[in-house]
Amino acid sequence: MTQFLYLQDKTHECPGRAVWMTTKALNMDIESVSVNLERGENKTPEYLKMNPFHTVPMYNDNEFVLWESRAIMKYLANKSGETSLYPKDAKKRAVIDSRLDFDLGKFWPALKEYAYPQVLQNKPPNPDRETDMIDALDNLELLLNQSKYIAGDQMTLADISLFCNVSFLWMSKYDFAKYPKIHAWYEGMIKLPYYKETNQDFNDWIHTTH
Ligand SMILES: N[C@@H](CCC(=O)N[C@@H](CS)C(=O)NCC(=O)O)C(=O)O
Repeated sequence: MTQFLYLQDKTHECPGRAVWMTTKALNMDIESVSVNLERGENKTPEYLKMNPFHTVPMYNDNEFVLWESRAIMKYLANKSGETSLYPKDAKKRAVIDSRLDFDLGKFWPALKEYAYPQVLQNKPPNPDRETDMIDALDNLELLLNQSKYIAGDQMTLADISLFCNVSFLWMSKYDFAKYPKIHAWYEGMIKLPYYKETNQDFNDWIHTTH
């Protein structure tokens, strides 16, 4: 049985951390391979043969290869048989999918335009793109006004995926004073027993380089 999780080297950026946290939440022990993007390790012939889109994270389960973090997270939850993070009930699952689509279609693109490349290149977030970021954060605050977690009363894959994106802003010192619900939810998420193992490197890296 050979399973490998390909994660971005050292910094463990958002989607990779989300998949890694999911493996921990599911008690799955999967060997990880670190991929250094600066050295082009995601563009070697071997890597491109598995994933022609050259993205990380990527998961290889006995030659069954998947990329796109949310798809990997769902597959892992389905494979593990654990049902709280991604319940089988059609309505519960649909709500989680809706929140994950919000993350992929709105939150992550806003983050990517507002802060991602800038902060990674040691620059301040782009003020011209702040409106979209605020809109996405307002949406998230609204969801957390309705329930303790993003898709209801228990933690699901939607919390893990959005947490990793919110944490990018948090760790780059965004001011969350306007968002008391996000604040309380975030404080709860960092108490997860596997939080440090999966996030500390990124946290340290972003604080030492920025
Ligand atoms: N939507 C994808 C995003 C993956 C992605 O863009 N990853 C970046 C690192 S955070 C990457 O692989 N960049 C290198 C490249 O695209 O060549 C996911 O959630 O997995």
